[in-house]
Amino acid sequence: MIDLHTTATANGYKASIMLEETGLPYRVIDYDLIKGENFKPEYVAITPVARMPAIVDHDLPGGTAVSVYGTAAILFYLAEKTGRFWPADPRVRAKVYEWVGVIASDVGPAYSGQFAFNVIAPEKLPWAIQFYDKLCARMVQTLEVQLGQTPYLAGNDYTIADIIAYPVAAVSMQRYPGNLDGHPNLARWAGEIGARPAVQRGMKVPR
Ligand SMILES: N[C@@H](CCC(=O)N[C@@H](CS)C(=O)NCC(=O)O)C(=O)O
Repeated sequence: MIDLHTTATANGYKASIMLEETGLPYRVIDYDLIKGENFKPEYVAITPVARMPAIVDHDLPGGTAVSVYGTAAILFYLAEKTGRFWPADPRVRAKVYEWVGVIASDVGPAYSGQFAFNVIAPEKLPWAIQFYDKLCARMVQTLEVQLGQTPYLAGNDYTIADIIAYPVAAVSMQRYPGNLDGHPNLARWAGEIGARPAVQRGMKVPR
């Protein structure tokens, strides 16, 4: 059994979609970030930065367990464990690494910054808002160009690169300027991924 420590955000959905897609049995532990539940000592003990999501895999040889924090690490771990959404060809796998990295370290932080300066900031700073809006528009365009060249982010097959990217398109990109309007390749891809039953189930976890 795998424990999924999560919350209802785009990052949380990336992990729950992967668990639904692989069919691995899991149970959900839902956290309220507003109440600071991610700082509970038992959660801090299994994550380096007290952020969501994380998994604990209890299903290891010898009855041992391991915890994994962060969306990219969780997806790599589950892909290796199951061999699913994880191409065998090293050339394609290199592209999976690349696109998972782009989403985790380029697209994700761009949208976090945009959220921080548009929503959380007590003082609206036009320069910072413009900076992040422009960066997000550039990220959307990057995905649009790639999805005009290949059906899925890393090539011809649905992989963990698409799983990590989908909640960004379905949640973060809907919230801000630079959404899917005027991006037909991205919209085609998002429509297809969003129609997968496992994705639909994962997008409802934890709520
Ligand atoms: N790089 C991390 C980002 C995780 C992250 O930003 N999690 C947010 C929720 S979406 C969080 O836990 N925020 C609470 C905090 O920072 O205290 C990942 O890809 O999983």
